[in-house]
Amino acid sequence: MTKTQNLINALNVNDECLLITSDINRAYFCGFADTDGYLAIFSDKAFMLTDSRFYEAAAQNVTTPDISVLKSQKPFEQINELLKSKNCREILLENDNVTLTQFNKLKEKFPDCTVKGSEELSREIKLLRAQKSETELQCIKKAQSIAETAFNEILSFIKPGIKEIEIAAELEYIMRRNGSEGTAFDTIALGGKNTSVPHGVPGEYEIQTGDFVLLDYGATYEGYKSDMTRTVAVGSITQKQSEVYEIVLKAQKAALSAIRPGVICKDIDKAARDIIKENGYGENFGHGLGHSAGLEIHEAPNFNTRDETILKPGHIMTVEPGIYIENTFGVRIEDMVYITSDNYLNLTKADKSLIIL
Ligand SMILES: [Mn+2]
Repeated sequence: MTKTQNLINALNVNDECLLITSDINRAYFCGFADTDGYLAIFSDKAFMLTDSRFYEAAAQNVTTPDISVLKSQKPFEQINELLKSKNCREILLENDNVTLTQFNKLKEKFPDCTVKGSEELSREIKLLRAQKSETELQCIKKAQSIAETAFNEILSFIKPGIKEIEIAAELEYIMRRNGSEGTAFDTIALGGKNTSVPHGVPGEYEIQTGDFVLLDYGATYEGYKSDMTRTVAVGSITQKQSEVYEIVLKAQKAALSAIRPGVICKDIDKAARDIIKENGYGENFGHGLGHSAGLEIHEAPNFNTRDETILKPGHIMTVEPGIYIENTFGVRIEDMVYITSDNYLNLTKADKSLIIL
């Protein structure tokens, strides 16, 4: 079944039109990303309207049999014609993605229809997007392998005197050269005390002997994103740095060994959090254990203290515990896993034992 058919079935669509206006959801259903357009889904057929900047590429790349690509010139007139031909009187919009300005405009442009936001539409799309298809998995695997190539290459680049921004730039350059369409999110490359800020911004700081260097970054392939974090040491490290690293690693391994379909997301978070607490660092692990990713870097579900989603085959999750000691140092280790029918597949192959450069 195609992605649009899955949605039509999930929502039991008969006479309604599902009008997808968000770029990311349109990319999900069409398998092609544009930055301006509409996807009008009817029970028997869907129409992607995209303008001259994208039309030719879209016509070639949208190969889903139930989606027709139309060059949008006067999109509202074109959609109104479709609505009329399908005898459609109701348009459902993504509740989570439509601004009030868009909503008012769409109501005005489709005067013959009831136009309304649908919470259910947004929810069902999220659920569909959470369970990755084989093709989506392959794209994420490819993105991850590009990121790992960069990890292996960056190790010889990191040395005392190198700036954080130089490490970030080099990582991004290596990924781009190896086929990444762009970074998955703003690259985090931090050294020394700066590693205590989980999402710090790389700056002019020059790496010194004895520093931890924390790298959290990802590649993008066919729109799909990867995410990994490694913390490496430069020169020599203290006993305390080594102890904290081992606690984070132990917590990460505990979470991984609890992962399988049928388990509740918050229990995975707990498996890691308990280890960090037991070792006296509970206050130093402020964020959730992980998140899903795909076309966006943060997708549902989440590994945190609240999410009661049951893990299912097809979910992609990050597992990224950390310990951050203010104004001292921080450690985070992150892998990305794919939930299989009875277990999980770790998409991250890079070494996790402490690397001292
Ligand atoms: Mn992450």
